[in-house]
Amino acid sequence: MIEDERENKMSETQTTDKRAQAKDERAQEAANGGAPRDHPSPAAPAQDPDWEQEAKPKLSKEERTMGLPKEKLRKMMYDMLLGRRFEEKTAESYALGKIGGFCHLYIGQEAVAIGALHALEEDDYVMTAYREHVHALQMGVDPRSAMAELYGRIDGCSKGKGGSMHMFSAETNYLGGHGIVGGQIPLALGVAWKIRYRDEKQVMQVFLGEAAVNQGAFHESLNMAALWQLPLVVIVENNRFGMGTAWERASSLYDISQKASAYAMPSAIADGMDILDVYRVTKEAVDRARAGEGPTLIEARTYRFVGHSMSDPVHGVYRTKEEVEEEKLNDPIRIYANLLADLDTLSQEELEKIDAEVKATAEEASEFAEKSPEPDPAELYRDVYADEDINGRLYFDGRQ
Ligand SMILES: Cc1ncc(C[n+]2csc(CCOP(=O)(O)OP(=O)(O)O)c2C)c(N)n1
Ligand SMILES: [Mg+2]
Repeated sequence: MIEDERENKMSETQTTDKRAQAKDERAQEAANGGAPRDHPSPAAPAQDPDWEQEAKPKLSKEERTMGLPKEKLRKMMYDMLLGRRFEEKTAESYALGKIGGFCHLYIGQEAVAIGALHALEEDDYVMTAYREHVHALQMGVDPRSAMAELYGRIDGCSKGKGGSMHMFSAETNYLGGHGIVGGQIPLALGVAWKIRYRDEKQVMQVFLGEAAVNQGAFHESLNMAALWQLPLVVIVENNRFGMGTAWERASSLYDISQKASAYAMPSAIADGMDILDVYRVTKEAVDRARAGEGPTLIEARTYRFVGHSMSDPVHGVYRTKEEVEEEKLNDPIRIYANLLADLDTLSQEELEKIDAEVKATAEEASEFAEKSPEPDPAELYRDVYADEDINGRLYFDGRQ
């Protein structure tokens, strides 16, 4: 008995020692700029300086707009600004304690979702991860309904039960909002398969963060999508960090687009800070998918100007304040505003008018959310399963 106690005491001491050692190691790691002891960060550059020259064609300002109608070019600006102002309002409401739970902002990355989604047709399908507010708005979720969702209210697009990470809107073919890193990839594969199985003409576009691409589900899905030539467009939003882990510390291969070659799948790199480059690259992939020529992997190189989530600092120990400030010089909204001004497509005055309009929309959305009621507790049991058959059994495939 006494022996046992002594043994327990010893293992307790050992555990405490181990904890202290781990704490020391973590402190040292932080002092090393985040690199583990004896394993310094690989020398790989944060961004390959030559990639833009290799991947992005040199185009004149006129050529960059690809002959798109003025109205579409202006709408792209409107959509990016709406996303930005909506999220700034979200941050404000979060700070006031009106929004709870996890909340990840997309500020800095807007050109990726808006450029890519502009390449789709009305009835195409979209899925993404948890950094999703801008995708949901762009797919047609009403800003009031998106904000009510953030507030956890009944008028939210998921009746207040999904929150920031689980917006959903079957009417607009926006299939979420997924909190499990990489969870949406096999689901999107399933949707792409259903399009093919039913001989439909839509395209499935799925977004994911770069930290998801070394997961098994990503590779299994890419293999099957290529094998069956499914209408799937996979867009990796490479913002260079998975929470606080730099991409070059997490992946043996820096260039994500190369992963497609393992599946004989076409791939491309897009400048994720240039909305028209994202549009150009995505449109090619979407056209190919719709023509029955199979999937494409797109790597959009971007940067987030905010912390990983609302509860994280903007930079922390994994990147410097200076780096963030320098990246902000590449603000996709400013880059695009300058281009449109140079092409006489949108004047400063018109831009300010759009800005005032989207700010008012964001403001109105939060007023709406504030007034929307909390869901009734009975809501907890609704929408859990897909449907019941005539025998009262639950089934999941949506068919009678
Ligand atoms: C399967 C799984 N593992 C871990 C997490 C915790 N987690 C949440 S976000 C995140 C980082 C993901 O980074 P990335 O895919 O690059 O997307 P980003 O946040 O940069 O948009 C992790 C590891 C999770 N949600 N799911
Ligand atoms: Mg990332």
